[in-house]
Amino acid sequence: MDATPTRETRIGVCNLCEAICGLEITVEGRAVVGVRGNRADPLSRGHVCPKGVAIGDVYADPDRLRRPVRRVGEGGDARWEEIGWDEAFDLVAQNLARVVNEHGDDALAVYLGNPNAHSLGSMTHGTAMFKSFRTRNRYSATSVDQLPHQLVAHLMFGHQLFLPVPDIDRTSWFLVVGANPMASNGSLMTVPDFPRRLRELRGRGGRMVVLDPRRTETAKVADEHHFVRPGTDAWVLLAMLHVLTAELSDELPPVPAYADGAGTVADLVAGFTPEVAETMSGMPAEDVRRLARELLAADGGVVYSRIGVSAGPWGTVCQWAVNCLNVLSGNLDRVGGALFTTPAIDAVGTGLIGRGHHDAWRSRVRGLPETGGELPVSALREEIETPGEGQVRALLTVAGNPVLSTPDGARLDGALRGLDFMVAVDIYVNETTRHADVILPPTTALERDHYDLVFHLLAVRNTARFTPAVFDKDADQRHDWQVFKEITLRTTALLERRAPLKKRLVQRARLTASPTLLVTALLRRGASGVTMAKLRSRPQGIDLGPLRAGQLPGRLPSRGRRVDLAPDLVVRDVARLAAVDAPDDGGLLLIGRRHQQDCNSWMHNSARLTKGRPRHQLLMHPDDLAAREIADGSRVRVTSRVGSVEVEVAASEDLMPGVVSLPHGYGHARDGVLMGRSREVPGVSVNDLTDPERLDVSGNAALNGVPVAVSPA
Ligand SMILES: Nc1nc2c(c(=O)[nH]1)N[C@H]1C(S)=C(S)[C@@H](COP(=O)(O)OP(=O)(O)OC[C@H]3O[C@@H](n4cnc5c(=O)[nH]c(N)nc54)[C@H](O)[C@@H]3O)O[C@H]1N2
Ligand SMILES: Nc1nc2c(c(=O)[nH]1)N[C@H]1C(S)=C(S)[C@@H](COP(=O)(O)OP(=O)(O)OC[C@H]3O[C@@H](n4cnc5c(=O)[nH]c(N)nc54)[C@H](O)[C@@H]3O)O[C@H]1N2
Ligand code: SF4
Ligand SMILES: [Mo]
Repeated sequence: MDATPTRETRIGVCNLCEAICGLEITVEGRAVVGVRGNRADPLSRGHVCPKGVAIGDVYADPDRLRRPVRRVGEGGDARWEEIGWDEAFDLVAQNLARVVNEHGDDALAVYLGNPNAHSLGSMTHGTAMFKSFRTRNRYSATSVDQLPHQLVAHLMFGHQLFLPVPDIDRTSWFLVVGANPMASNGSLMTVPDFPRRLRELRGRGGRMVVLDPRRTETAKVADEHHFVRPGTDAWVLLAMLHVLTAELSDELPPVPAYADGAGTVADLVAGFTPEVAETMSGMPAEDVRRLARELLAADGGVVYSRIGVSAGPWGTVCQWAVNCLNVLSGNLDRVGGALFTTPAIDAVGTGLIGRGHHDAWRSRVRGLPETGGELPVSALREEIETPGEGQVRALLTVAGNPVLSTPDGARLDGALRGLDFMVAVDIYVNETTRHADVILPPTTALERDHYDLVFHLLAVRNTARFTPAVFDKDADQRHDWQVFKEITLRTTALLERRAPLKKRLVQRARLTASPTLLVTALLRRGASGVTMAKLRSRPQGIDLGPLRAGQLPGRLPSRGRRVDLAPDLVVRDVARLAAVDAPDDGGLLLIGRRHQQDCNSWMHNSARLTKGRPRHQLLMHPDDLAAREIADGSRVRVTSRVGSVEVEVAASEDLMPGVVSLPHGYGHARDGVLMGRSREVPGVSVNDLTDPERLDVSGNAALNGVPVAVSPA
């Protein structure tokens, strides 16, 4: 028998971030020996980043779970015992059903982490599983991320995921507020190969302007960058609206006939002058004025904001202002402006994803409003700890790590110990899943078929792509959709209060068809002409052309096909904003940071992604260090209202004075335990400092702009 397996190249896809790059993966038997960007991919055009190159590390990682495990013991003494799938599913179903039967539907909480959006099986079968649980305690990473975008889209356009995307390939003026696509590769804007697209933009004579309290990788390649004091973008964006409506009103294009409330917008921003914006944000009034003028004059211009703003205290107002700027300057639904995609599977238009709602119910303890059926994850800890009817006693997490990713993670860590039962669907023992009684590990990206139901919806070009699994799964492994199916069917069968038979039969049918079969059927329902057969014959993807302009009002999902420029909730929050006092200088404000080689909290077991210079430090301006007599490189204590951490500090001229920055997703060793991983990575969790009481009106955590003190350790 030949000992060396043959080398083969297969087409794959990277699911690690929203850029969904097409890959060429060279394999030898069961080993990945090379990863390249696929040049034939019509969306990613050959792009790949260091994480994509490392995608095989997850597949090969000996620390990754491949079979269900049951925890024996607690904390540092915990041991993990492998058990069979059948036994594991029964254990999970019996315990989830027991808690629900004894304490009611709300006693079971669920938390969905970020990789769910990147798995086809989660989108098809995970959603069905969540619907089968009638709990109000549904949580996800959405409320530490893009909730304001979804709420504003729901209020203004009538659907939580009808999100306009910057037409970056044709724009001539691009304002980026609180995003760092050079590191993140874009978000709510699927934009593989941002560097090349930016070069092309500049080649056309276009300009990019960045507003960020840190001179980021993106700011450094921009035509213009302004520091903005964390948490004050709202004043800048409202001042730009003020300039358009009060100072340049004669030059504005007509308000689209399908949009209501332009007069209210003008009234709302009447007091928000560029001078007020300067006082609040530190950005010069004249620059605010000029940027508003440039947006209006651009032949296709667009304002784009992301997590620096949506995970801030005024995320909803900011995202509303961004949409209003694009509408009033004539750039919504225009080439080079903000456009809506026309994907082969239109999960929005077909109603596959619901329109959303807001404040249909509230959280039990703090009375926080739901959005789209989810409560803010900042409320999860108190819902577990506070006794009474509806107290959370069991938790199911899927692909998430809220101990590291949500505010006051340290206290959540403690609260999880008090649960009656916890189950995690995850491929690692992490800071959160270590509390689970059972972990069910599904297959990973390279072992499953993929069609992207989410990110084609948000991409800067219309394309469609189906990539079959690169590797077959082992006989004793399960895909995530199979795990969701078993949990749902076995748990619901044990419930005392069961859904009507007809509903259960529909549910069973939906869970039994594979995701690939569902995609095949959904493609047939669409009007794109793309079929599964065509996709299989072109695994690099099918190009459906640039984003289309002139689709409104026809495609508006709202009843009556109208845009509401002045939703009540926003009107009320702008009044709250107007009452805020000018900031008192002197304190420090903490912001987040992403690096190209990090992937939220979970790729730190890859040697190639963690070698080289450490990058976990607190970044701080040299003047702020000098004022506190702190030496560059020394250990400092960072303290916020909720907690304190000790970490190395690194001087950086790139930070706005008064601002410090820590990346999230670090701080793996807790209680001195390295979880299931063998690699030690230095750093602390920024979310041991962030505050669950600091929320945007949507309920999104205000993770950025946290007041902190820094002193020598
Ligand atoms: N301070 C601060 N906090 C933040 C942020 C910030 O900017 N600043 N960013 C926030 C944002 S935007 C997000 S999205 C969240 C992310 O926070 P979470 O979604 O809670 O956590 P992740 O770090 O993405 O953890 C993902 C987990 O999924 C597992 N996993 C990976 N692939 C799979 C898979 O295919 N199947 C299954 N079942 N599991 C898998 C990994 O092992 C890992 O444990 O963090 C948020 N937290
Ligand atoms: N390499 C890598 N890529 C990723 C991820 C990752 O972990 N690593 N995570 C993915 C996920 S889940 C998401 S949601 C996206 C997020 O994608 P981005 O939104 O691009 O994320 P960040 O790089 O955190 O950029 C946020 C920027 O906001 C700035 N900022 C902080 N506070 C403020 C403020 O008050 N005002 C302004 N104007 N700016 C502020 C920060 O300095 C930072 O530069 O990235 C995705 N891509
Ligand atoms: S940019 Fe994102 S999708 Fe592309 S290779 Fe890197 S991590 Fe993967
Ligand atoms: Mo995210």
